[in-house]
Formats: sequence, C-alpha cells, structure tokens
Amino acid sequence: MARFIGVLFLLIALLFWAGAQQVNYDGYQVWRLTLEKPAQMEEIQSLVRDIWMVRGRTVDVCLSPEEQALLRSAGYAGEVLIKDVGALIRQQQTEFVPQDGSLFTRYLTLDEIYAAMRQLADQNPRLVQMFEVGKSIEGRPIYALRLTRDPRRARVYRDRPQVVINAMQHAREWITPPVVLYFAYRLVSEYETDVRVREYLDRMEIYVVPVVNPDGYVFTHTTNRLWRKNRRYNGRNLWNQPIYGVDLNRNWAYGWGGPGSSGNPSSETYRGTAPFSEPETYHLSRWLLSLPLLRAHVDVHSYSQMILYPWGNTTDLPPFNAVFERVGLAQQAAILSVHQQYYTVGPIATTIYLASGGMTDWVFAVRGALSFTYELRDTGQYGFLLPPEQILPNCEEVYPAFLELLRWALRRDWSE
Ligand code: 0X9
Ligand code: ZN
Repeated sequence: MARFIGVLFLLIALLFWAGAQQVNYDGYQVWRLTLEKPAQMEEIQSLVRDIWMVRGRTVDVCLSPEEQALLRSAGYAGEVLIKDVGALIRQQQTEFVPQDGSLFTRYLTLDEIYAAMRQLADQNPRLVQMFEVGKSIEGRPIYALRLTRDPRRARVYRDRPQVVINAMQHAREWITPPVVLYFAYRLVSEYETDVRVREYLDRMEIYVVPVVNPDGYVFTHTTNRLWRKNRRYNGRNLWNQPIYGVDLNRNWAYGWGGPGSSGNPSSETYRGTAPFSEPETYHLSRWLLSLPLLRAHVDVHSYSQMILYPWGNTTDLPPFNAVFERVGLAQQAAILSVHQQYYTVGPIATTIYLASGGMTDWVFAVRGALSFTYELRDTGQYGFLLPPEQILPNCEEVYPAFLELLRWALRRDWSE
C-alpha cells in the first residue's frame, strides 16, 4: 500500500513537473520563403501552423521538424533565418545580463513593468497618474499611465487633446512594452529641459498602455515563449485537446469577421465568437470611447520595421490617405535619423496583408483619430526573439517618431 501511494505520489509529481515545463522548440527553425505565385500562400497556410510574418511574396514561417519535412517534400526551399529556435530561446533565458538597474537592457516580467509604471507615477505626481483600464480574462489588471500637467485636477481635461499609445496585444512581441515605457520615462525626464515636451504635457494628455494582454505575456514567460493570443478557453478539439486564445487584434468591432481573420479557435488569428468578446478589447474600447478629444493613436507590434495605417480590412485607401502618408513619412524620417533604421510606410492591407478586426481600423473608423500600427525591430534576423542588446536602440529610435505624432495631434489643421 505504502509503495502504491509512493508511486502515485511520484506520478502526480511527474505530471505537475511536465505541466510546468516550457514548450520545447528544439529542432524548430524559422524559414523565409519566397512565393512564385500568390496561390501558394494557401498551401503554406495548410501545411504550417505558425506563420510569423508575411510581406508581399515573402513569408517567414516557424517550423517543427515535421513541418520542415512536409515543406521540403512539397518542393519548398527556404532561407534559414533561425537555425535552432529552442537553442536561441534557451540562450536568451540563461544569458548573463548586467543588473545595472537600467529598465531597458533586459526584458522585464509583467510585475516588473507594473512596478516601473508605479514608480514613475509615485515619483512624479504632478505629471503622471497610473490607473487600471480593466481586467484580463484571467483577472489581471491592465494598467495605463496618464501623462499631463496636474493630472489630479481633472479626471480628463476637456480642452487637452488626447493621444493613446499601447503595446503588447500579441504576447510574444516582447520589444513592444519597453518601447512604450521608455517613451513615458523620457517624456517625464525631459519635461524641464525640452520645450517641445513641456508644451505637449502642458497642453495634451498622453496615455500609454504598455501591456494590453497581461495573461499572454505571463504565459510567454512561464510556458510558451512564442504565444501570441490571449488566454481564453475555447473548448476542446477533435483529439480532446483544450484550445486556448483569441487574437485580440482580430477582435475589434470594425470590419470584424472579414478577410485576414479566422473563425477556427485553433488558429493564431482566431477572431473570437463576437466583436469585443474578450475583456481586454472590450475594456480598452470602452475607455477609448470615453476620451473626449482623442486625436492620435499607435498600436505597437513587432516585427518588420513598418509604420502602417488604415485600412487593414480592405485594400481601398482610407479617407485622408495623404495626411496618413505625410505623418507616416515624418515618423519614418524621425526614426531613420537616430540609428539609420528604415521603416516602411503604407496602408496595412497592401503593405503587409489583409487583417480584419484590428485595433487601428476601429480607432480610425469609430473615433476619427489618426491611428497607426507600428511594427518594431527587426526585419527577420531574430524576429520575435530580438536580443536584449537591441531593446535600448529600438526605444531610442522610436521616441522621436512618437514626438512627431504628438506634434501633429496638437495641430488644428492637417490639410497642409
Ligand atoms: O497581424 C497583426 O495583427 C499585425 N502583425 S503582427 O505580426 N504583429 O501580428 C498587423 C496588424 C495590422 N493592423 C490592423 N490590422 N489593424
Ligand atoms: Zn502583433
């Protein structure tokens, strides 16, 4: 009996241990394929579970050893971008990182990001306020920072135009929270010395939401570094395996269900059962609707180095296309001037791919704000596994682009 209990105990312990293990990417590779004809895209979608990026006829795919064999026998030969995904993830987890107190030399945990936000707000009560936008599906708070002079004198200033910058709808895009957090820190530190920054904080309200998908972000730390969606439980598949996750950037109400989104709960671009079915998008949208003078917005993603604007759900050009292009090019120039990194500018659907139910489309269609999607570094060498040495340079180069957007948001007239 004692022996039986012992074995049972061991089994249970083993199960827990297996459950706590990280998803193993040993033998996985990232390939860049160049399609001969657009129809091949469908074949690739049927053979490959995780498509990392599409850009014209170029497709980056993350492949298990089985998928590599499948593609080879289907006649595809790709350029290998990452030879061993598992080894790269492990290397980044164990690499020595200097603990020099800097927030931007390594990737922070969710708690560390929230602590850094809290600290900025606590130490600068006359410029910064922290608040909760709502809770995620697993009950984690989604925090925002409100940056404006004397934030405590009004819940919202009706005479200060608002700009919102948010990141991390997609959990594996680790570079995005630091870039937004850095923006907030830098605004505060330059308030006294940079006349532009002072004017923006005196006359506008700037909101940053570094982590829209906290559950997904935690999951990328504990279990699966390459998780993308939120952590909604979608029921079980044919093999009785549980299925999780809605792509938050397909769950917004404008154009929901259109091309470039999936109705299959197992898909990486699953749109959910209804527009705003997810607490993360629901709370964010309610809050965005409550801002009286929302003028500009950025939804920050990675990777590909792009500055994108509506529409995502159709290849038609948006109203004010010329304004979008002009402001986009101004942001591109600002980025280029810092570390000579080139970001492509254009409408979502024709620059990357059709994607319906995205945040940028909704913010522009429903709020009339100048709304962009950024895709940060790099262009594919590391993709979502961007080395920590590139965090600070990426933060530095995007900062003046955000300032450029603030400059436009403060302008009354966008016609010239
Ligand atoms: O597919 C996406 O959601 C974005 N690319 S990513 O690789 N970061 O997942 C592009 C989103 C474009 N924006 C909208 N469709 N609104
Ligand atoms: Zn993304």
